[in-house]
Amino acid sequence: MIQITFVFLLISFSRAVFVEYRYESPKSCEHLTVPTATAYKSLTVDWMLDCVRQCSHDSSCLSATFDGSQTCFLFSDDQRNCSEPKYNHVFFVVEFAPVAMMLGSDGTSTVTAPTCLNNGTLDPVSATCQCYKGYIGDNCHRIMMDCTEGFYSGHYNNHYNGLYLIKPTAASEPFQVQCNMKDFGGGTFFMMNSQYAVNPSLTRNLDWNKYKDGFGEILVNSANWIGVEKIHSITSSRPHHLFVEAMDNIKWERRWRKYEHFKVEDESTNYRMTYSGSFPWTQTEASADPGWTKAIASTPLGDSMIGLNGSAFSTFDRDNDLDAARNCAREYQGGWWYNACADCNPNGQIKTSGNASSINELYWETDTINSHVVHIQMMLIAN
Ligand SMILES: [Ca+2]
Repeated sequence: MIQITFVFLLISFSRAVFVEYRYESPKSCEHLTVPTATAYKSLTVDWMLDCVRQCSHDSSCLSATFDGSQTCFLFSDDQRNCSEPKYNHVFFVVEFAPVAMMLGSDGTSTVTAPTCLNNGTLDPVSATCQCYKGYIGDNCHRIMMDCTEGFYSGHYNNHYNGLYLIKPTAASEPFQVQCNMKDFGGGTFFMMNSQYAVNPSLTRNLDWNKYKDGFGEILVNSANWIGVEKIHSITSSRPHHLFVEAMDNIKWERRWRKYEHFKVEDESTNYRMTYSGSFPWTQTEASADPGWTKAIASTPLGDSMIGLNGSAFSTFDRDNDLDAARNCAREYQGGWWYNACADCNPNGQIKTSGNASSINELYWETDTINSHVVHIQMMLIAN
């Protein structure tokens, strides 16, 4: 028996329709009949495509055939899967996916559309998959390694900030982060400490394991710290720049600073942190970067990480700072890359009144000598 299978794609209406035509040799087709007894419905239609439409609009229909004389038979099972092929009719198999129509033409070519995995949907115009929640690729088959890859993958154009899965190559498992997919070039956020957060009083005077694994809820506009192990896996998978955004309660501007080639090594080094340089990041710089479309302050954030390049991470129970006489993390009441100790305390407590600055306060020294920092967040963007 000769059997040739042509597969066309009909992208149709509410569901994808895959058309399979089975041609068999004339001898095996001598006694062909349509299995009308097993059809749950028969309809009069004008032509083959109307039969496809009927099936695609009927949630009970899994396959259908058109007998060539205006009768369409609908089946609740896949009638192509007969062990002994008996029919020379065109059977349509309907699969669930929201799409619109495209028809293969000459019967000799095969039109294929991607199978969209992980809840991806087929775009009706381009016949490409739209992926969600961090999946990318032609079939939404893999998880992006960081938010920047997702941002430039084409799957998340103009998506809003939200939660996505990432799988840095250095990470053993995927994990959830907040990504900027809208206006900040695909940033992977790794911390927020802000009076504007939904949980501004989140306790941050925590031990090594908490800072290693993360704390706070990974939600949009939620105070959190994703964990220095995750920061290590992101920055060691490929080069990233660190962007720091801070606001104080005098200027009330969201000002930014960029630290190039920010990298955190593994736990055996106590998560040693390095960067290659610190630069202003103002509207001038942002305007030259097509990923940044949101207006930001024209005044840059100052550099308050001077002296911290090369520091190890410390918490109150793991003193890795460079001041033998002090425990910086215990004094500052938050984990950070301290030297002896630091001109910033991103994981300090938010204070909005009184004289700045008590040592355990959230601060960014260069800009807030006479004010209080009320908001800070940090994100990573791949080179
Ligand atoms: Ca010390």
